[in-house]
Amino acid sequence: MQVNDFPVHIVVPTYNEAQNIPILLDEIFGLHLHNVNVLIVDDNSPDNTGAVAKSYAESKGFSVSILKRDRKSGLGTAYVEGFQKVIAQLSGREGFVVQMDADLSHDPKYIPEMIELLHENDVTVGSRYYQGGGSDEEWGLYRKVLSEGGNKLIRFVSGLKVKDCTSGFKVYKSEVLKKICWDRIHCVGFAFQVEIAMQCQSNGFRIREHPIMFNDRIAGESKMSASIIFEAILKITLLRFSSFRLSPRFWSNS
Ligand SMILES: Nc1nc2c(ncn2[C@@H]2O[C@H](COP(=O)(O)OP(=O)(O)O)[C@@H](O)[C@H]2O)c(=O)[nH]1
Ligand SMILES: [Mg+2]
Repeated sequence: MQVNDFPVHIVVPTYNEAQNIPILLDEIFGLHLHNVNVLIVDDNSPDNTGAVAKSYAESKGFSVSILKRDRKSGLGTAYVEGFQKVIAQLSGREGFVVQMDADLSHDPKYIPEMIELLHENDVTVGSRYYQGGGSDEEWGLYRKVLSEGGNKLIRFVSGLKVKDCTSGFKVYKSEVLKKICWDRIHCVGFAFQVEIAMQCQSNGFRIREHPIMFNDRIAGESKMSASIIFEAILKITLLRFSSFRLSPRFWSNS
């Protein structure tokens, strides 16, 4: 698959990202990739992210569509709905599907290189922990330990081989997403990243990491905390080692 041969669909979940979204769209469309389409999954953001994105895209002639949901329902379900919409749009044709955050933590400049790697792989993971990757220097010790320690623990309990198993920056061949069993995705929040990676690995897809520098968000607020990481560890452990059927309520963390 050549970068220029197939459409590129970029799915971006948003909640209160009105300040970031115009910058992100400029950066994405500034890459001048062939046939790029952005799908923003917005949960009725109080700061009007959806409307801001729509009018900005129209003023610039960017190919952007908005999937508007009624209320904040979590990053995981935003991706599930976004991916399903893209797969339906492709209606059997091949394409590349990118997932990335709106807060400028994931630099779109990596997208072409990540797509190139799909010549011989099925999924590319933008990785902070692969040689050459990293995070903002300004991260405090607590945040570094939380992020790196959490990632290592989750990697251990999930059995994932990728070093950055919580990365939210990935590119998939569309055929990969067609094989994902959406009914088996339980995590509404951040642990969704681990769950989808686990399905990619267990389906035998070739997963390759590409080093990225992860930028801390400048505008808006992050929701990451020690309790969210420990909740993710607990859920992933149960997912891997238990055959219990847990009520959907148990999994909800948005
Ligand atoms: N649609 C939707 N997007 C969300 C939700 N929670 C977070 N996001 C988006 O998911 C991305 C990652 O969230 P962020 O708060 O930056 O998480 P962090 O980087 O892990 O702290 C950003 O683009 C957020 O706007 C949600 O409930 N619904
Ligand atoms: Mg973020």
